[in-house]
Amino acid sequence: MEQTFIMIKPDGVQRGLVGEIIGRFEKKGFSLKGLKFVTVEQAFAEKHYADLSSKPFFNGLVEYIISGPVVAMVWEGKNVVTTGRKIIGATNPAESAPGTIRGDFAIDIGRNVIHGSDAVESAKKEIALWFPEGVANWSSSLHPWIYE
Ligand code: IDP
Ligand code: MG
Repeated sequence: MEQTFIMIKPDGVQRGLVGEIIGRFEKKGFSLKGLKFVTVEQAFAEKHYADLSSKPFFNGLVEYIISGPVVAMVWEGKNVVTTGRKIIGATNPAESAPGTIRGDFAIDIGRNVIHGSDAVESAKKEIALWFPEGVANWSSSLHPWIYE
């Protein structure tokens, strides 16, 4: 089954949105496979965002991500990468639809509350980076009530 990496960024933690965000993924029917509350170092944040290293906002982005603890998670389910991005909303909260996490809870692109992997391949890379120890191996007893 497909997995994605979801991270509640330091602003989401500071603003008390952890329960709300986890609830949205849970209520959708996705399964939580990994969860940890960590503050990452600069080199780690630079690695996570390596693809964006040439962008003018890169340094500010790294400073933002290391500015406080984040909630790192692995969620599993059918099409969870694409659907997870829909639940999160567009990168710029000014363009995120109401009902999405960024559309409901964010205003500025540089304080957009949450990260989600953008493809199955990047999800694999991000899960390996954030959860080198591996994730939980369990399956929900609700499975037949969520999937036909
Ligand atoms: P994504 O998080 O929706 O996948 P990316 O393009 O991968 O968006 O950018 C990663 C993060 O970098 C964004 O979530 C946002 O926090 C930040 N970011 C992207 N573009 C800008 C910008 O133009 N100014 C400031 N921060 C930006
Ligand atoms: Mg991205």
